[in-house]
Amino acid sequence: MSRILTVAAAQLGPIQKSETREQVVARMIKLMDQAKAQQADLIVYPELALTTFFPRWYHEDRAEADHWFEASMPNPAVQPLFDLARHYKMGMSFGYAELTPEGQHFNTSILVDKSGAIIGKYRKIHLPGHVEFDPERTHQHLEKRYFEPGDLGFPVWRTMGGLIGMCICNDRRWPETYRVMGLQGVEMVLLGFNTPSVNSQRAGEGLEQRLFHHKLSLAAGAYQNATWVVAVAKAGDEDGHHLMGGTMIVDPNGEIAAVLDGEADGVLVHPCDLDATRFGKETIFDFKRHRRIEHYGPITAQVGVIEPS
Ligand code: CDT
Repeated sequence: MSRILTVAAAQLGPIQKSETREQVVARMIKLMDQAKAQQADLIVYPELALTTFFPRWYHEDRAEADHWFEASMPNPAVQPLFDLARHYKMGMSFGYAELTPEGQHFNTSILVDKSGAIIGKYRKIHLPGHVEFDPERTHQHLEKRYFEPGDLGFPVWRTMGGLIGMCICNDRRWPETYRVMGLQGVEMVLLGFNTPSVNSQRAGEGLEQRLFHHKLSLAAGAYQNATWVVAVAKAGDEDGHHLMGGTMIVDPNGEIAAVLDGEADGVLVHPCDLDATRFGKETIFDFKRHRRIEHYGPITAQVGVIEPS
């Protein structure tokens, strides 16, 4: 049997500080057209898809960053994207900075079904970086300053013929991310990212190693939970700050099924057989038969390392 969900990983090239939401949405629409021409059922855009990766910019007054946030979704700037997705009967996911009516700030992604309805929301849980300006770093990464940790857990939605979950960028480095979704039977994880191509605290860690860690994390999460992983970059040089590419689709064996070269806007379309997740889920990663939760207590009981005395 096969259950094909054709997915388009829609990489965005760099977005400069000066670019408007309307300009970015026009680029996203072009990618959606390309995805439609290749019969995609679902299009996935990156983390913080509507703006530059603004957490690299320090504002002493946090409120000065509020103009990067969306106070409603959809809003007039993104409505054309929603309209086209509904017209094409294409599912959609993208990331944005969310400002809630209560004044909370989250790094969010949404899942939109083929009717154009927002059916899922995920708020980034593993926020990387720091709160205060750090003069020791080659560049700032102020996600902990501008966002609160997500408060929605790692849900999975039954939609488009499968079980779909989301996570965002740094979340991909944490096995707990995938396992919590794996325990809900996830068959496809959608993941947008903005990853600087150098480590701000370790000059020697450049593009090659960053890409290696990226692939390692995706492969492990996919294999150990027998799920597809669709990883979508915002890439290239944003106002002098370089973000790596690495848009790829990883299969439930942990193998790279498709990869997009380069750092420009582009779509990577792949027919993903959701039934390819069955073998792993029913054999080596049949959680019900093989997990030993009596030994996993520290994973939820403690945060830091406690060394034996
Ligand atoms: N956007 C994001 O989460 N980026 C991080 C950079 C980590 S370095 C502070 C990532 O994991 O790729």
